[in-house]
Amino acid sequence: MAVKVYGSIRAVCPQRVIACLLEKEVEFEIVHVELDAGEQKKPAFLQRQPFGQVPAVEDGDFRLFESRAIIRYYATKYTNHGADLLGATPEERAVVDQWLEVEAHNFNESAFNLAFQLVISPHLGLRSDLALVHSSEQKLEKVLDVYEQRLSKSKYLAGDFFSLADLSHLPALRCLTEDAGLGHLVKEREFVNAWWEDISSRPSWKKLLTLL
Ligand SMILES: N[C@@H](CCC(=O)N[C@@H](CS)C(=O)NCC(=O)O)C(=O)O
Repeated sequence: MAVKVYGSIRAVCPQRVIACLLEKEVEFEIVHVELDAGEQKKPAFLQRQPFGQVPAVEDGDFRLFESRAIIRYYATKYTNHGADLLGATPEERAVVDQWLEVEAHNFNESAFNLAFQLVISPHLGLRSDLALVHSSEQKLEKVLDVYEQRLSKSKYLAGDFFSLADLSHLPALRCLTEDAGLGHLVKEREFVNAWWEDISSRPSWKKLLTLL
């Protein structure tokens, strides 16, 4: 039975889940949630995701929300199916987890603020908060400087293998580089740029792009 992914393919967090399912070659169907109409805040959807956000998945009788919990679940459930995204040893897995936490707690807030102010607000007809754009860009520069150091020593964030830690960055980095006009943040960092070129060339990610 195909995994049902509730969300919008245009939104960053559902894209994280879909990128993982494509890597793991797991069959899925997208059940579109109309974010602009506020469908995610309606009682029927709150049964799936009590905070009124996408994504949520339904897999037979099993339901789960929170995109990073979902990708950890599928990477574990289908360890030997598709690409291994977790690492082979407890140490490799711990380092993958470390960089997934960095994505969630160091990278995501500034990336989200920039995407919201530069892409979503104009789409909704709202004025962008330019002071927030400026401070978020400065914060993100500092995070990417750390990534540059790290990626000068290993091909991917958790080591020399592609993992959930890299995958988790794909949706927001695409949005920032392509929709928000912030490609220079990546391009001006040699190792971050090489990493981005590599991870965004993966067949699974290219397949996702065809769904947009
Ligand atoms: N921590 C949550 C965040 C979910 C989230 O922020 N989803 C956004 C789309 S990327 C959303 O539902 N936005 C609409 C809203 O908040 O009403 C996750 O990773 O699943």
